[in-house]
Amino acid sequence: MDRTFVMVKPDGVQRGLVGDIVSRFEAKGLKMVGAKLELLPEERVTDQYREHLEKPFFPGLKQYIMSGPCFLMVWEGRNVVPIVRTIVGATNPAEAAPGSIRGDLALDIGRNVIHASDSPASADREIGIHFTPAELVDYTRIDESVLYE
Ligand code: IDP
Repeated sequence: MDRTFVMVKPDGVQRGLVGDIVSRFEAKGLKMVGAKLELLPEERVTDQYREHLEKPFFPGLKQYIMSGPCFLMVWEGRNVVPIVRTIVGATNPAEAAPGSIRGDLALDIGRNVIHASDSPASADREIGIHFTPAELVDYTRIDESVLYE
C-alpha cells in the first residue's frame, strides 16, 4: 500500500480543525498509520520545504510553520498521494474547490491549514524527515475488505 505525509499546520491546530481534518481522511477509507503533535525544529522545516529555500515567501513560511504545534500524520491507502492532494485542494484557497479542506476551511495562501506530499517520492522523503519506522503502525482496518475491489 502507498503512504503519504500530511501535516495540519499551526493555524489549523490553533483553530481546532484537527478533528474535522482527520475525519475527512477516515471517512474516505484511508488508514492512519502514524500521528503526533509537535513543535517542529528549524532543521526539519527547512528540510521539508527545501525546494522553496530561495523563494521570497520562505522566511515567512518558516516562521508560520514554527509558530505553534503542528499535527503530523502518515496515511495509507491505494493511490493515497493523489487522493489526499484532491481532498486537501489547491495551494491557494481562493482556487481550492468547495468540499476540499482548503476550499472549505482556508482563505489565505500563507495560512492554508494543511500540508500533503505532492508525489510518492516526496512522501517517502517527508515521512523519513518526520517519523522513525517505530512510530509507524502496521494493522488492518476492519473495513479494508470492502473498501477495495
Ligand atoms: P502545497 O503546500 O500545495 O504543496 P507549495 O507550492 O509546495 O504548495 O508551497 C508550499 C507552501 O508554501 C504552501 O502550502 C504555502 O503555505 C506556502 N506558499 C506557497 N506559495 C506562497 C505564496 O505565494 N505566499 C505565501 N506562502 C506561500
